[in-house]
Amino acid sequence: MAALHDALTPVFDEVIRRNPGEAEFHQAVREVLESLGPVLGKRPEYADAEIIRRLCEPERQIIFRVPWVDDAGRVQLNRGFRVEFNSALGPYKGGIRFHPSVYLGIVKFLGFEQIFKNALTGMPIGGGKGGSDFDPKGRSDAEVMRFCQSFMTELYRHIGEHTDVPAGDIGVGGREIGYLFGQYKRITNRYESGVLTGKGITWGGSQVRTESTGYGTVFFVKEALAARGMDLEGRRVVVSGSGNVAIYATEKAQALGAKVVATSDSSGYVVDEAGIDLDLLKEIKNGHRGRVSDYAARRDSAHFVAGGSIWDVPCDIALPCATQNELDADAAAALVRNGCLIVAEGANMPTTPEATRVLREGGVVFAPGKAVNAGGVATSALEMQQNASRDSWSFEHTEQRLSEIMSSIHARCLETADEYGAPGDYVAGANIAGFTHVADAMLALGVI
Ligand code: NDP
Ligand code: 2IT
Repeated sequence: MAALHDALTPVFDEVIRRNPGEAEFHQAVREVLESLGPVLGKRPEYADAEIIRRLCEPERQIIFRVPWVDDAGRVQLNRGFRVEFNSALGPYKGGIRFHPSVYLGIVKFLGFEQIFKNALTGMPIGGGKGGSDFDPKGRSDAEVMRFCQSFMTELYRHIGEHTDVPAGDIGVGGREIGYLFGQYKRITNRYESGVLTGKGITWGGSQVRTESTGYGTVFFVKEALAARGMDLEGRRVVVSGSGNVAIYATEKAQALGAKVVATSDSSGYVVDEAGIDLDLLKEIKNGHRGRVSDYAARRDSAHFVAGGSIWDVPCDIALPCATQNELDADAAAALVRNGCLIVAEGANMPTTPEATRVLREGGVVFAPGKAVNAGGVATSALEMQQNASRDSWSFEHTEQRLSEIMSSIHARCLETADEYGAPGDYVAGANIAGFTHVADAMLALGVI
């Protein structure tokens, strides 16, 4: 671990003491605090107003019971969360995750990161995150619907277009957002489009929101390569995960001339030296909610590796797009050994702190999730903008806006890194640029 500025050690100790057993939250806080030392020297007013301590304490945390009835008529029970972390810049904004691993520490790490990511987009959105330990795998549409309805029956009282605007994340896509929006509309008797993002195109959704996180990830990589006199043409790319972010990162990487040679899910990975057949992958994943092993079974050029590390597959560009801490120090060492140029995080915090260090020491460019995957939430903010004006934009216009946002995020990271004496360091740039933006708003709003 890198050292903390003297003034930040007690702040971090307090976070650990007040949030016991929440390892992912501690990790996310530590990563930001390690970047903030140089800021304290330049801006003593932040310390005077206890901005950092206040940022580490969520404004509100909601935990609730989610009972529902399965197809066999049995009562099932899950726990729901919404952590409303910071609203200095706008209504709380961030996704909802349905995965059996979800507990308060995961929701808080995601909500904390979301504050800085959202600030970095330059759009008027605060930070929040929610979720449940519900596992949608193997559940029927009717079970998922009943679960979503029960979840929203509590959540509705806490959200609203000017209060808190959830969206998707792991396990929550178009189907779930539909059920959640339907129940919100029914309970409140309001067609309040701006209360959720990631909606279907025919009922208030935005073009490109489905594609935006993955496309934005590749737009960021394109900028990072261009800054070094390179492009994506002919590059070998490995993308972990095979969900929303991974699929559309693969699509855009292929469109820009790269060759994506591996994909994965929680059961293992697939190598396809002919390049991933995205139509087939989409059919299996989106159409049937199948596994990557099904892909290998249907494609001669592909083979499936159960378990193992996808990062052993040699590549120029590595895009971790599955989940937190999926890329560890051994994986990073393999990437360095194989001559990887850049690791860009499509997922939230997929790279462990040790792995980040190995990559940097090995000369691999490292671009953190809060900058790289910000295109998803930025396009959510564009969806809110369209909802507020009862308008809908074309795919081309929306994609153009996304591309401009990603290039401005990239530029802000580099400018800020330069300004604070860490040229080329995307981690320092993203953390400091996001932090100063939200910190200035908090100063202006007083002690609240
Ligand atoms: P999806 O649910 O669509 O896909 C998740 C993928 O990651 C699946 O292939 C899944 O495999 C795999 N995965 C999930 N959890 C684990 C785990 N514990 N171990 C191994 N593999 C796992 O989610 P998204 O694509 O939406 O999200 C992926 C990442 O991107 C997350 O970190 C999310 O927070 C982040 N993100 C998402 C945004 C969005 O707009 N959707 C925006 C910004 C970031 P399996 O099916 O086997 O579980
Ligand atoms: O992690 C994220 O940025 C998301 N899951 C998307 C959040 C959003 O509100 O679109």
